[in-house]
Amino acid sequence: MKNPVIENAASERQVGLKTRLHFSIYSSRAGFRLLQAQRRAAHPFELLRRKRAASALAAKVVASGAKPLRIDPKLGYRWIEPGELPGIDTIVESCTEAIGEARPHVQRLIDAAPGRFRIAFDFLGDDRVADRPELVDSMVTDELLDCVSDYLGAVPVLRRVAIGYSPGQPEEAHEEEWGGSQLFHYDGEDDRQIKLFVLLSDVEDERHGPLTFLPADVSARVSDALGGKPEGPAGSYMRAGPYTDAEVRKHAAPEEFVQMTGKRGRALLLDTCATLHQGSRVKAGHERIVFMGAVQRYHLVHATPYNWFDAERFAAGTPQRLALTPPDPRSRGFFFPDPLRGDHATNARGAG
Ligand SMILES: O=C(O)CCC(=O)C(=O)O
Repeated sequence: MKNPVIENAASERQVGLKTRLHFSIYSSRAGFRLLQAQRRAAHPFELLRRKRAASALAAKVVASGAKPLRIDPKLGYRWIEPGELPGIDTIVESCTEAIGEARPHVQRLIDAAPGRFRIAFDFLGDDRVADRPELVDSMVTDELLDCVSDYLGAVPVLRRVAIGYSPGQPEEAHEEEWGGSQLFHYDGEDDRQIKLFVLLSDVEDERHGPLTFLPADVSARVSDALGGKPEGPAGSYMRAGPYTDAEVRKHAAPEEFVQMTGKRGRALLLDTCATLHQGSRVKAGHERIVFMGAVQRYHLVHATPYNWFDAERFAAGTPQRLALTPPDPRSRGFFFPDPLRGDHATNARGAG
């Protein structure tokens, strides 16, 4: 599918032969399934261990008397009502302090972020997450891990904990200037993953660039109508897209779009691999701040940069320890050094 947005994005990227080869396999349905099977076959015992741990965790949550949280795969999302999941208030409180620390740096970060990376960037990095272990704890509660393990089929890995800051876009910005995650896309790490989003600033309407998405079944219908999931730019974190608004709106009714508006503290679990989504189209003079935690399969198909977390705070064999142990551990600060220390390369990686 020819799309000027895709072509521009692709030509901006200088990627090597190996990456192009990977993407040419990964962007076809059959190739993607092949990569999934190959990833699973590479770690059979780990997969078994994580499946068993997921069953034990489910039994533990039921025994505790809590009502297990479940995400309907047809929808690919679930709102979290106040009090439904422990840790949301802690996230808001801790992130409010972290935002206070970041405030004096915001203009410098905006000025330093090149071109399209002005869309959104992270306030935390590995060091600031390590200083706030409560953020990680809130992402690996028994209740949340049980919910995501059920959805992904085994105890998953927490890969990202971020505070995404989206500044107002320049006055002249309109659809032709939108790029990356401001356009409808699927995330590309796998065919399923879950992100927890918690609003850290009130998001009232279009002025605040709300996260906007189509439920998973509607997304599938729309991308089928558009000729299957199109190939995202080689080397991109997107498996498919970006699609223009006009393309998406041709096949989805206005009432099918879901928007994450609401007051600070509103929380959402969203499968960003199965739902077409966009956000951060923030109008000039406004801003949007969102907490984002990303949980993915251990055997994911396409790894993107991830945080370092201190797994050893949890005992060996616990689901929490498993959730903080990726297949390919990197040292602290490898992908995400402290963004407030003026390391501009970090800002360029964005918040997603
Ligand atoms: O709300 C946004 O800025 C979009 C976020 C996004 O695309 C993602 O986290 O995958």
